[in-house]
Amino acid sequence: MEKTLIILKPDCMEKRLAGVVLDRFQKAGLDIVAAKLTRLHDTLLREHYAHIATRPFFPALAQFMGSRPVLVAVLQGENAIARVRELLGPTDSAKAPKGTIRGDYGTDVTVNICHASDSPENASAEINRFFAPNEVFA
Ligand code: IDP
Ligand code: MG
Repeated sequence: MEKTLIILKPDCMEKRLAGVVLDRFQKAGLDIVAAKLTRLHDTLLREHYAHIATRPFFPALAQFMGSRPVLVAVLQGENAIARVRELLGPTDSAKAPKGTIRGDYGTDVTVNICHASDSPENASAEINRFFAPNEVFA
C-alpha cells in the first residue's frame, strides 16, 4: 500500500469540481486517509515548489496557488503515486488526453486542477509538510 499527496487547486475549487475529482480517485479504488482545506502562502509554496521556484513562471504559479483555499488530501492504495498521476494526465491540460482529469477539466499548463506527488520520497515529504502523523488515518 502506497500513499500520495494531492492538492485540489484553486481552479478545481472555484469550478466546484472537488467532488467530481475525488470521485475519480475513489472509483479507481483509492482511499482518502487524510484531508483538509487550507490556504497556501508564499513560504509553503516556495518549499512545495522548490524544484521550480527559480523558473520565470513561478510568481504567476504562486499567485494562482494562493488565490483561494485548496483541498489537500492523502490517498492510499496499490501503486497510488503512479496511479494518481496516470488519472491526472500530463502537466499541460491542453496536451492531456480526454478521459484524464486534466484533459477533461484543466485549462492550461499552470491551471491544471490537481497536484499529485511524483515519487515515494516526495510523497513522504509532502505528506509530512501538510499533515501531522495523527491526522493520517492509514
Ligand atoms: P506536475 O504538477 O505535473 O508534477 P511540475 O513540473 O511539478 O508538474 O510543476 C508543478 C506545477 O507548476 C504544475 O502543475 C503547473 O501548475 C506549474 N507549471 C509547471 N510547468 C509550467 C510551465 O512551463 N509554465 C507554467 N506553469 C507550469
Ligand atoms: Mg510535480
